[in-house]
Amino acid sequence: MADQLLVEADPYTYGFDPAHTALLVIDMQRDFVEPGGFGETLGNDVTMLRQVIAPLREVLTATRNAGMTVIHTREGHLPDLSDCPPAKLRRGAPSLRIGDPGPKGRILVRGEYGHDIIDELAPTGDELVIDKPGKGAFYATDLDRVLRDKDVRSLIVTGVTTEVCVHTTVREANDRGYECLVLSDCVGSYFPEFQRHGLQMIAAQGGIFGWVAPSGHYLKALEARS
Ligand code: TIU
Repeated sequence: MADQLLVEADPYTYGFDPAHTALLVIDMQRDFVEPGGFGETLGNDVTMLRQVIAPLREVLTATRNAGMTVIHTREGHLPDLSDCPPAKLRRGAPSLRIGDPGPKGRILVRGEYGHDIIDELAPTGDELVIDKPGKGAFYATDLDRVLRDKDVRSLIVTGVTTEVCVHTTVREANDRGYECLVLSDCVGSYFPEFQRHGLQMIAAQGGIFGWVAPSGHYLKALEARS
């Protein structure tokens, strides 16, 4: 295929056609990467996730310059919490529960300051933002229909957290026939061991869920084309 770009990846070279590929930026919300949000209420050190911001900015810029589709997601719930399963609301012993007022607004509620995407990675132009009530970006959203309408078959996957929303989304995408490349320095976890093992699980067994590569390899493929 003439337009196939090649990325050196684990477990083997990943090929994608930019015209049929979307960059997915998963849940880069204040609620996960800034103090006072959902991630912190669960007991996590949110500074762990901030290292993905700089490489992800570069990837966003290069992807936009290549004219490719960019789609952002946000995890969160309606103000009346009617789309939040009671089991999710009750789970664990967070310092604040979903819907409680926090320093950046109600925790994980749509429309609140804390629920929105961080300024550094704010969507631009006509980039789609998919609001999702679950961890996976396909569950209870229009994402699959949107991708099929755009004839997208491959996904470059970034965002947080590696073993939760990124993994769930990659698994959902893989079962639907999409080929996923996860950029290892553009996904982040609160747990270094989950980051490592989460990435290994994607590429193991001949790429059971997809491919993994550092963002530099993806950027190199885009540069080679231009
Ligand atoms: N807690 C955690 O690691 N993640 C989430 O709850 N959501 C996402 O990963 N976005």
